[in-house]
Amino acid sequence: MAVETTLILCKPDAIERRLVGEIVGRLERRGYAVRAMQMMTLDKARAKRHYGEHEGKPFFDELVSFITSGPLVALAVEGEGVIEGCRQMIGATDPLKAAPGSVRADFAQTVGRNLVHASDSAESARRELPIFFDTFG
Ligand code: DAT
Ligand code: MG
Repeated sequence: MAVETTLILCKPDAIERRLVGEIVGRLERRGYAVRAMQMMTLDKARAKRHYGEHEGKPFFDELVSFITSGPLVALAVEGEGVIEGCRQMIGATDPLKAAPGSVRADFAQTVGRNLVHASDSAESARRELPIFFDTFG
């Protein structure tokens, strides 16, 4: 398995609920390395670019509105198989379907407030990382 880098976002609900340390701590305890980390508030243009694949879906406007509603913490996280590993650790999009022990199952109730984003493939990670970090452009 190759060493990869993925984009993780602790979304505004994670900041609001003081869960950033919990989320980042889980990734670090797995052995993944934080290579970049920044708190920022997205403007609508950057939010739409990040979630471009969902444009036109019924939840898109609400999604953009939520992700721009307050500061988030963006991280570039590195490790062997980290893309799939982080998807497992955050759990399914709907917290009700997320595996027990995953972040979303442990801390979230609804799809619209599911605390964390993780790139879903190597292609997505390549596309998403430069939206947040110049060094990955
Ligand atoms: P994920 O965040 O697990 O990659 P996704 O890429 O399918 O999920 O969707 C991005 C975000 O959009 C998701 O974290 C929450 C929101 N979302 C997805 N499906 C939704 C739905 N059916 N209703 C409301 N929000 C939804
Ligand atoms: Mg996704």
